[in-house]
Amino acid sequence: MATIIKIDPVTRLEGHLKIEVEVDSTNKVINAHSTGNMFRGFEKILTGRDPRDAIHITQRICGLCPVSHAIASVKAIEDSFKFKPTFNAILLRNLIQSGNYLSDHILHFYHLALLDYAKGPTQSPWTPGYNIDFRLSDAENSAIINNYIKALDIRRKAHEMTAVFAGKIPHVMSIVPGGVTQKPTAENISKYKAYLNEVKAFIDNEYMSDLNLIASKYSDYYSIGKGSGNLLTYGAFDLDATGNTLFKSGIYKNGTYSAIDITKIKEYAGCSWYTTDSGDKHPSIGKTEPYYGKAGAYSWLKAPRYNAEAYEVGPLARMFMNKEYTRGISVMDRHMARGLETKKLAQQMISWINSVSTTQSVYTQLGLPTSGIGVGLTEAPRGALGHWVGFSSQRVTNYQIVTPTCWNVSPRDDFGQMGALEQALVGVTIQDINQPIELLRIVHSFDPCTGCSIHVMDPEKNVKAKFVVSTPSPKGVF
Ligand code: NFE
Ligand code: MG
Repeated sequence: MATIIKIDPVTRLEGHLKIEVEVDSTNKVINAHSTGNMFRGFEKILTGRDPRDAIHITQRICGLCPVSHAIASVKAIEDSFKFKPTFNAILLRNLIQSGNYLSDHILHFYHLALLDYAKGPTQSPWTPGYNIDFRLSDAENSAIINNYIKALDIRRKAHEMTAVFAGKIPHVMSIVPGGVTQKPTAENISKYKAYLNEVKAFIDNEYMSDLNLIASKYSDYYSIGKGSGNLLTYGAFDLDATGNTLFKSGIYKNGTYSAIDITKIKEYAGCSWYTTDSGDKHPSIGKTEPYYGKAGAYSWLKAPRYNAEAYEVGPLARMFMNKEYTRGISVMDRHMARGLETKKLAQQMISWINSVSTTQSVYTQLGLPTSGIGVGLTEAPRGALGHWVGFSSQRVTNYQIVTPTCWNVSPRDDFGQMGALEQALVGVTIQDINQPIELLRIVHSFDPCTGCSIHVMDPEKNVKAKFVVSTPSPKGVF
């Protein structure tokens, strides 16, 4: 009889995620399901509001990647009337978004992923935990845990750096259609630089050497957790006014790179708790109507697909598309690419902050047309992020958000194809099924964020939530 291993909730990630795998008699995973246990009602909240509210409301989806939601949202609105901010404004937006990346990637390595590889102190909140396959010497372990503590302080500084031009963080105030409302001055430029120098030194020294240590001790993880093998990016961070970007957009499939065609994106909902007509649609005409208890469904995440196939998004996809890291696709490749991307970005930020002008404008006063449609594409720390907006009478008629974690952690689509994480779990052999550390390492390598929501529910505990259609629990799905 097959053995089922269930981890619910998976901790050290944002949001509520359950994974359930089936192993054969050799403890090899032969089937996997990932479930987002939390309903995100943001798209419904936005309907009927001024489109500009979306810049602030969508940031509340998450405290980890709020800036990228602000950027995607403002770009969608500006796209609806083909407005481009001044390059000086774009530089400030880059500095706000990249500041958020640095704190987020450092958080992921030290505070979310590291305890899969290093032993934390033997007190709460580091215990209880799995006690298996820790390979660092005592001296190495103690040094890396010291950097875990130091990283808390560095993250705070990265946040303070971001707030220099953002007003505050998380949930920034200064990004508006037309540009940025925080004026660059000699004083705030030098403040930003001082923070950046300190955060960059930590990345170049501690983060890089700790990452290399983990990669060398766990080099077998370069051949574990491949997933779909397909990579997708929208590109982000304008480098000039002509549309060149620091992170390139594209598709990587079967060893071949090609341009992305966003008309080939569709979200499917066959295995998601949404109505049938919420699926099989391009996001520009998308629909997100909850239907909890739908037969065969097992997640609140929809399944975005490109050309009807599952793709992985994130730092590894970006470094591949830039051809700056192409060693492979695996657990450890994801960590390496995320670290190298952090280093690259911190270096680039020096050039951006040095290019900001204190005399050129960062804001153009704009009105909002009565009606329009727009798309805002960017790269959030976890990967490709898209917002699609439609409005009339200056009120949102449809707003659809497709997040990176939807790409990576999606359930099966209408064709029965697993999402990237589910595919990555299949094939791994577990040493000790009572301590399935291999599963955690695979899940954490994607840095999932299953999102923040006001409607929290656990289908197995029968907690009442709004929008719930009362039908039997979906236990039978597995
Ligand atoms: Ni909540 Fe996010 C990022 C976005 S995840 S962290 O990065 O958008 O899907
Ligand atoms: Mg959505």
